[in-house]
Amino acid sequence: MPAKVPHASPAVRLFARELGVDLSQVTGSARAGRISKEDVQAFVKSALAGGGAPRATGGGGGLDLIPWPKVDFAKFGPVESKPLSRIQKLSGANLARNWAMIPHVTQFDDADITEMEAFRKKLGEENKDTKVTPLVFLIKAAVAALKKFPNFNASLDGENLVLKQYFHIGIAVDTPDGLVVPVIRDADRKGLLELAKELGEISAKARDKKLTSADMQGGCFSISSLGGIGGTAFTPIINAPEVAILGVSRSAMKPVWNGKDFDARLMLPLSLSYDHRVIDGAAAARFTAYLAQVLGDLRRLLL
Ligand code: CAO
Repeated sequence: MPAKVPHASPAVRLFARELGVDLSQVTGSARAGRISKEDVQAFVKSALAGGGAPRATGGGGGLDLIPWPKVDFAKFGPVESKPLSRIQKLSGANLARNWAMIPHVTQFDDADITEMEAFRKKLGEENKDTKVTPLVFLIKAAVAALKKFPNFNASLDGENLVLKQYFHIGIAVDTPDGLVVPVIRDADRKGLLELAKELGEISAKARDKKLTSADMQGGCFSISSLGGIGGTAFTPIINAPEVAILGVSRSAMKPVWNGKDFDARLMLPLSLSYDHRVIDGAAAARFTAYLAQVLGDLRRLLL
């Protein structure tokens, strides 16, 4: 017998697709069993409360997982239960979908930022009112790499790859309520100081919960920088429908062989996760090597 086709408007179908919800799993509460947006929200809520991800759609049959373990933690010791924030629920649903539906691979590399760091310090001294962190250089280098490797500045749309001719960069910002990714628009047309100023503004806006949904739309490529905190490498989750994300860890002085001796150089660890349906390993290695080359010699940004 053919499967029952769920009764829902195109807007509700689109909403369900965005959240990775299989509508055949959702019970419609409107007239004649029609599925409303609220029914989809309730489904995601209950899937999250149960700890499980909403079922993925897309012809592959979805994820047929066993139920999430239900444990009475209080049996083993004192506990406190805290509701997830709105941001955690939304980003959790997105991260779970992206992790489950995108075949991720992460490419690692190190950039020698000894000279970049000297320049950054000089810029900081000359512009005491603007905080210039390594992240603004990474935004510029990412734009240069996206220009050189256009498949990274793209999104999958069914059987087409949509190549973007604009350069909007998403920046993962850690807030007390969870992770948000505001977008810096037209990063190719902005200078380092302008980017530093905008970065300060959007992170303050994120932490003050003042970001609008428009501030978080239209990104081409994201950067998640944990370098201010620590770490040597990590595997960031791609922010769909983008096809790659750059993770940045903490720079450290390392001995680097120059052919005769070991030089003390400041090395910045890069972790690039990419969608293997769109990007193959060789392209990812070239992209990351190019990023490291640009960060190692900023004059390349002029080429
Ligand atoms: N290596 C060494 N030091 C670094 C660094 C790096 N890669 N990146 C930043 N720093 C330094 C900065 O220079 C700054 O030093 P000073 O205090 O001496 O000036 C300090 O670390 C703190 O930087 P910052 O975090 O305030 O600024 P930023 O521009 O690097 O980052 C922002 C801004 C908003 C991206 C960051 O605050 C943030 O929220 N990061 C977390 C992102 C996140 O959670 N990602 C995870 C996503 S997956 O769950």
